[in-house]
Amino acid sequence: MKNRLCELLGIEFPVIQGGMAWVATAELAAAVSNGGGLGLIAAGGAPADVVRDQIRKCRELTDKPFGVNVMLMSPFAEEVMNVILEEKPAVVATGAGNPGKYMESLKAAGIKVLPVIASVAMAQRMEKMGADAIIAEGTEAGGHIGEITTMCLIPQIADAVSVPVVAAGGIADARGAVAAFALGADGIQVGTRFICSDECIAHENYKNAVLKAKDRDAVVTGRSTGAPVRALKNKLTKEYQKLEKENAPFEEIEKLGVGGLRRAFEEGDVQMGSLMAGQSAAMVHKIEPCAEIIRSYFVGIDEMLSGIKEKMDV
Ligand code: TUI
Repeated sequence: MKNRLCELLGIEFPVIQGGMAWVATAELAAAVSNGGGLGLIAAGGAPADVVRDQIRKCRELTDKPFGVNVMLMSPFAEEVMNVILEEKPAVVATGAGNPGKYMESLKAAGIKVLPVIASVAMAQRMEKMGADAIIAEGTEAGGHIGEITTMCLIPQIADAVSVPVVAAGGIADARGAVAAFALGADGIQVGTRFICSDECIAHENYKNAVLKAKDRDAVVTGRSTGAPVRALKNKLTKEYQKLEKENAPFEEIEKLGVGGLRRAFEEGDVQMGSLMAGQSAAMVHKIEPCAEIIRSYFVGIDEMLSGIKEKMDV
């Protein structure tokens, strides 16, 4: 498969791995890139030196293009961007904010910029500023989320911009990929399913929690504080929701979440850890190599399309 997103990024399959803080390490990014997709190292809340080491490690593990996802709410975002300008990974994806002030320098360094956004207005603004493609993330996704579903967001963004659009949020298998392309996307971003890959070094308890998840288990906390986050239901999300219901002070609510990702990822604390994952967790059934996961999104497409034609042939 070679479409305009593949051409832009120099990849074989139009699949980008989501930038999951703590989870998306150099090992995962390299495995995805080696499997023909675009792997991303998630800078998350990590200091710049850690990100530099990760970029160098990823270079040792793959000779394919890869990128870094920069979480713009991080206190280290600016210094991480400086490291990126020195190390020059092929791609920068950004999340949780407006990457406008970094756009010019990134592009001057020959780095492709793919902002993750959750609204039409932001997509248009990003295209005007020079984004090479737009990653449009629906509310089905894990982590920090917007309000609009992938189903409604993708066609609106595909109509509003001319650069390639990557659909994100809720895409767990080939059916989701076909739907995303039908809605106007040029590629897909996959996060949750890559947690359950052989190469992801997250704690096995975290992986097992994703495998066990059912349809209503990926819940949202933080709507009241203005930073909604989707994660698997556990003691932490219940306590969070209780404090929100009681209108507890902002600081008290926020304190609960501090260190939550590390507890989940490193310690495998499935009760008080933040098990960020999307609604697609309920559709992830096994742990397999990244290359297999990527391929699975493009298996059985012809049969699926004939099935659709049959159902629609009224
Ligand atoms: O960024 C994400 N997902 C994330 S970031 C993250 S780390 C975190 N941890 C705890 C609390 C909050 C964050 C975990 N998951 N996805 C991409 C994304 N970006 N979704 C929505 C947005 C977004 C939101 C606002 C993009 C731009 C934006 O612009 C605001 C503005 O107008 O400047």
